[in-house]
Amino acid sequence: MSYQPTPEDRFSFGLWTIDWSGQDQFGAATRPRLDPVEALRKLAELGAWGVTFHDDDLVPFGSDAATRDAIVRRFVAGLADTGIVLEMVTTNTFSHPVFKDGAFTANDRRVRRFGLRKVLRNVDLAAELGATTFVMWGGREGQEYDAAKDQHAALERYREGIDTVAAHIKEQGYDLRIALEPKPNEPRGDILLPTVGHALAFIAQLDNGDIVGLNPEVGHEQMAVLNYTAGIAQALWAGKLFHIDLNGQKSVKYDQDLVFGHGDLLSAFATVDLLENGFPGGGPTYDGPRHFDYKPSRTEGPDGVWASAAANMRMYLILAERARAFRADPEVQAALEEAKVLELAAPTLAPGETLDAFLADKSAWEDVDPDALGVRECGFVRLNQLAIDHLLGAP
Ligand SMILES: [Mn+2]
Repeated sequence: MSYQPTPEDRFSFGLWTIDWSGQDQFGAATRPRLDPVEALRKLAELGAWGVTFHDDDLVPFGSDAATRDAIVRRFVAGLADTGIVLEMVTTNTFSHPVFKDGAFTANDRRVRRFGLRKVLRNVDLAAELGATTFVMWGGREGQEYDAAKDQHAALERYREGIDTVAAHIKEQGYDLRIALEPKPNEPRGDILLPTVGHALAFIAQLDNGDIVGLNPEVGHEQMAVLNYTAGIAQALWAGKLFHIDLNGQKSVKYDQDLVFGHGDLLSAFATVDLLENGFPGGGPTYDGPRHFDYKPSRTEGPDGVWASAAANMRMYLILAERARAFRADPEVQAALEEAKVLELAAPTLAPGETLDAFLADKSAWEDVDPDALGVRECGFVRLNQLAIDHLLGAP
């Protein structure tokens, strides 16, 4: 197998990923910025399908209208030339000092109104350019000090902000859905909507929550010591997996944004298995873009940037192939059967069984020997070893 990506694989990249020049908390940039149109050509050459951007990735913050129009026009021509699809747009409400205390949840109302205008302006651009997902990562929506943030008011303002943006999308008739991106911390000490679960609960409180879902990121969930695959599984179950950010993270530390699979490889295998093959017992599936939100390591020069971009896609294709082989293996199917993995899809009550009938069923309680049931073999470890055998290509 060549693992050569094609547009049918629907791999997409944030402009800010390949264009990260390597500046961090401790050091300056280690490589030059890319020309956005040149980046599109290179992505197309590598076999990528799509691209995404923050407003400020493409048009520098504060540019005048003529400059903005010229940059956008040139980029749109680049999309047409390369066939790369602009699938998602997101807003930078975290870099400029004005957003140092957040945008939608800044204590200062002037900042909130400015932030809301910046987002609404970017929604219009996203719709105009044909993007179908509008990601919102509130990286600065948070706090370092409990006394400095009224949590109730912050959640009220967050809801007001997201609902206002969603209402605008509906009123304009845009074919656009909002995807919230949870993260527990960094750059703020604590960020609002820290996990998939918090964000799902938040969406349930919105007036316009029907067009608001999630964009979970591998490393963000893992920074919260959570299982990413289980997180996107719950988002799928809730009908809210609108988009994904794939990358790599090695345990709990700063947000590493490594190449997908270069962190927790077993977890990456489980993620691809779910995305490609669905739940073993059936259920909702994800058919959106396979989007990478990673950073080419600061040690890499221009060649290393593109090698790392290619590595994300290669890694995904390898894992997809291994996951298909895993599911198709008769030994695995037998092990799944033995572990009763498929039995979980059977409802606990029989079709039409009333609660009275259930309570009268002696086989469910009176005749059960819990001690005997407690010593049954589950066979989970064997199944897991089969998964790892397939991942490693061990026959
Ligand atoms: Mn992300």
